[in-house]
Amino acid sequence: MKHKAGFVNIIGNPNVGKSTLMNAFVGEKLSIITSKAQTTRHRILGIVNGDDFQILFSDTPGIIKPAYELQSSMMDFVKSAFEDADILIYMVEIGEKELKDEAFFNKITNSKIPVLLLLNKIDKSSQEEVEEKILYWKEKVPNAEIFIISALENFNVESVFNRIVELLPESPPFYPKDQLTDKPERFFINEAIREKILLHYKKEIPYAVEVETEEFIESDKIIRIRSVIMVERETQKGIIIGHKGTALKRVGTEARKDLEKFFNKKIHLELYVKVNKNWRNDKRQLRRFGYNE
Ligand SMILES: Nc1nc2c(ncn2[C@@H]2O[C@H](COP(=O)(O)OP(=O)(O)OP(=O)(O)O)[C@@H](O)[C@H]2O)c(=O)[nH]1
Ligand SMILES: [Mg+2]
Repeated sequence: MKHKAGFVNIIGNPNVGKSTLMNAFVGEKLSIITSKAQTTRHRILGIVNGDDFQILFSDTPGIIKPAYELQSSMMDFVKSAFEDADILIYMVEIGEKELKDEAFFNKITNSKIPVLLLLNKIDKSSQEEVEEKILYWKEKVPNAEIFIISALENFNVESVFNRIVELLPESPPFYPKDQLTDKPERFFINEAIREKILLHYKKEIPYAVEVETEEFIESDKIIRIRSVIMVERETQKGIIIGHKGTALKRVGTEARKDLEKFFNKKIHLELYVKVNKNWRNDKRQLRRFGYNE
């Protein structure tokens, strides 16, 4: 049998469930998930291997109008996902309309490659509403094959997966068959910490935070990690640390538990907070944090 392989890139509005779907396909928590928009900031590869196929899923940031450099870099990841896709997954959720960004939306409707439009979160909806939405999307994106799914409850995810395998082009694998992602270990540490910050802090705080792991020392029994949480202002630093350090401690404890599962090893995690003024608009720093294509 001939080998198949290709890039299947997941794009859509913020918070529709793109990362939840990628994790469901891959069977690992590669992408962090929260109820806040703009949880994902990078393009994250999740690789699924079979004997005669390799699917390279890409999770991408939700499409927004950029207001600062970080968000522009996030949208560059989305652009790149349009460029190399063999199959596009356009994810929408019940209750939303087409993308506000007309240029991106036109790329979907004029796409020369197969587009699978996934109507997600149908667990929150009635049969009637779902039927009505299918008609709506058929008209808006006539070139797409429509699937109704619940990424959270793993409903219909398998049919989408099977269809992807059918559509994959013939190709040798792009990555070694035991590889799961293109991101290094430190990336997943930074993300686990950022997830806890998205979960526990309000308003602007999570959007002003970047995490960098400075030390990663692995021995037989334990991994010792030191990471810095960067914020933009002194007041934000105080909020992150919290009264007597309790807020920061909670972030550390919860992230450590997730990382112990991820690495399947005991973890020692040391966190500290640093003010790094205006990092979100500093191109040089953004490149250092991995926001470049
Ligand atoms: N009810 C329901 N909730 C879902 C489903 N899929 C995802 N969610 C929830 O929707 C929220 C956003 O999920 P994510 O996977 O982070 O969404 P995303 O599109 O990656 O978001 P960004 O990275 O911010 O663009 C989370 O609270 C998920 O638990 C679903 O099928 N049903
Ligand atoms: Mg996401």
